[in-house]
Amino acid sequence: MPEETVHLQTGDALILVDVQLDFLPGGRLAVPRGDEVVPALNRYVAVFRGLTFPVVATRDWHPADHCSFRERGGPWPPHCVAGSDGARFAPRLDLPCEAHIVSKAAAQDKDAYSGFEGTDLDAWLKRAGVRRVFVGGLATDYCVLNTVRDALRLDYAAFLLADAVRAVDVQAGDGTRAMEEMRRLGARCIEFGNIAA
Ligand code: VGL
Ligand code: ZN
Repeated sequence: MPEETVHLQTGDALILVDVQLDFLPGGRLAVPRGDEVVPALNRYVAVFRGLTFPVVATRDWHPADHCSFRERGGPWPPHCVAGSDGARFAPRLDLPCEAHIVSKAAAQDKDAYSGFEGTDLDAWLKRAGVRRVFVGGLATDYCVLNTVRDALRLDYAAFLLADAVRAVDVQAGDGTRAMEEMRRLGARCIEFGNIAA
């Protein structure tokens, strides 16, 4: 982990990726220790909110017959069906009421792991003057990876919140490899202790 301090500045935004009940223990696509991101993210939320910097929460928001579900030939058990209990944000997540909510993968015939894919996220961030995004949530090897990848491609600086992500790890090591990939693409991996408000 870098020893350096990251000073938060105007143009910084926090992106909470898919902190939804179906991805937490007991959920339909439970990420191992996925619940641990909630208190970890709450610390970042408090800092960003204290500075009145934007907070965005993405959510997986699938139709009941989504193509990513096994019964449709996809890789996943049914999860995060729009409007269902499992699609709700974790109750203990301190989601500010002014947070911008981004629903993704809402079309039946297409999956979208990135919060930027088919959403207003880029336009919303650009309009808010955002230049750097701080990304945490679930899951490291899917939606976090793809959101960070798109952020970099769209010319944002990206900080991966290494203490506030967890991986599905379908194959052992997927999460670690995803972190390496994000770093290789130019994301900086930080922990809460690296942040200075
Ligand atoms: C995700 C698998 C399927 C994620 C979403 O949020 O990382 N993973 N759908
Ligand atoms: Zn999904």
